Amino acid sequence: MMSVLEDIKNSIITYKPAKTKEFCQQALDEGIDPQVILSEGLIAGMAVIGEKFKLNKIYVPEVLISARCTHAGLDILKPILAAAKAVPLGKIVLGTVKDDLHDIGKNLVAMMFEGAGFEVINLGVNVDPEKFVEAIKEYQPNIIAMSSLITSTLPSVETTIKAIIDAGLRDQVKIMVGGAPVTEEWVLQIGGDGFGKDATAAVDAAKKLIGVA
Ligand code: B1M
Repeated sequence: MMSVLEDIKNSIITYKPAKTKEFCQQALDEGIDPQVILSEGLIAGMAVIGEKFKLNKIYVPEVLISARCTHAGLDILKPILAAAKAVPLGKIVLGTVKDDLHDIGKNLVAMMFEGAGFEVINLGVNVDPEKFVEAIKEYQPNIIAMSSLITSTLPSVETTIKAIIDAGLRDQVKIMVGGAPVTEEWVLQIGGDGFGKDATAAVDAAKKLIGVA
């Protein structure tokens, strides 16, 4: 008999958001740790989608429906994950940089951050440098996390770092960057502190930056 975690994974791979939601609730009812549901159900399903996508076996519409499945499941898990982490590990302000509308990878990273115990303020996509600056003032995060998913928006990362420096806030936050065209070498070169090649590596990097890894 298939486990409910396999059911969750399969609902994502077969593009059935209502089923993802139903199976996540079932997994919680069975007493499975929400962190396990997240990593072995939702993220495992998205990993298969990511792989198929890379191989051109599926295309954008399928990726978008899978992301909808993941969000449907996350709606069920979020309150439980939040309640379990009464004292968050740290606060992260996350956004996709200006002129970039890609958010699937950024939202996966947000999900992993939350699953690991961080409080996440997700600013969305196409985030102006000034909005990152305002968010530092408003939320006092430990980390500013930027996603840049196309090469043409790499300059927006630099502009955002410059805006943070110009606002006199650079010493208050660690800055991490990720996304398909981003490399660790480049992040350090432009004045960032950390990099993650994928959602799991992003969590490791964030923990390292705040000294809990
Ligand atoms: Co666009 N797109 N897209 N797109 N799109 C890519 C990225 C592209 C590679 C396709 C291609 O040409 N082969 C290409 C970029 C090429 C380049 O960089 N030079 C591209 C382009 C060119 C464009 C447009 C310009 C197309 C056009 O209009 N002519 C346009 C730009 C719009 C804009 O942003 N201004 C565009 C539009 C779109 C859609 C709107 C249709 C849609 C986005 C929908 C959405 O996100 N809501 C879309 C999509 C879906 C893609 C592809 C197909 C998939 C991206 C994705 O979600 N991947 C992509 C092709 C491809 O990847 N082969 C493509 C899955 C996701 C899980 O991976 O985003 O890499 P990824 O996230 C990873 C890591 O990067 C990392 O962890 C994530 C999880 O493992 N990561 C971090 C991400 N953020 C991180 C932050 C961290 C650490 C790690 O720390 C802070």
